[in-house]
Amino acid sequence: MENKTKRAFIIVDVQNDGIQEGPLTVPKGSGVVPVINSIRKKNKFDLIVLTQDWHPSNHSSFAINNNAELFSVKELETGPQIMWPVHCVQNTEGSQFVSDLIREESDIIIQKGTNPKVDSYSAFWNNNKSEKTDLEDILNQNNITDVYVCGLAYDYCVSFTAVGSVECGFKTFFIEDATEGLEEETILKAKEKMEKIGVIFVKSIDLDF
Ligand code: VGL
Ligand code: ZN
Repeated sequence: MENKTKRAFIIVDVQNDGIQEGPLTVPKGSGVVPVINSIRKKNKFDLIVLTQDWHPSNHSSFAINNNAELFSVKELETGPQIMWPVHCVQNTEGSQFVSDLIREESDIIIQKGTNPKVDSYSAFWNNNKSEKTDLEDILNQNNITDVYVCGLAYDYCVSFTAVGSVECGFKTFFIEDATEGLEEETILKAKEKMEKIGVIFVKSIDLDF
């Protein structure tokens, strides 16, 4: 039986709306781009995946669509939901990948958050686990064993994607210096949760493959 290590690199939501001047600005968000680019140049992955937050304009996670206060939590029919500013609307400039991010023809793109009724922080499935993306199947079809995650934002889409990866059975690495988050408190909580389930925290300079 073959049990060769095969690695996937999952770059989460490095899109214009998440960096400076965007509506959902991650402090220091643009700083992840050169780190991610240097990882791509230095390390050999078997598969590279870019995730893209890709909301319709009527998305239920937007405060304005619920007459709700920004960043409050609203009980929707699909569960509790943070009320975000409008961001990453399909086909807008804000939803495009940051232009400096290196991309290749062979990169797999996984779009998420497309169902207006329910948000999707994880790139594997949406927040109430009612729908899956193709990501798990694509990783399995490529015999991926190890998943490396990074991107924006630490406390939401990156950590949820790392948790999803562990739950799907992949050995999961979180590249800390290639990730930035929204808030200290939620970052710490996300880190605790990931540590508890066995996510391995690494720095980009320590990746030696
Ligand atoms: C994100 C909140 C809402 C993220 C996306 O990319 O982390 N956070 N939509
Ligand atoms: Zn979103």
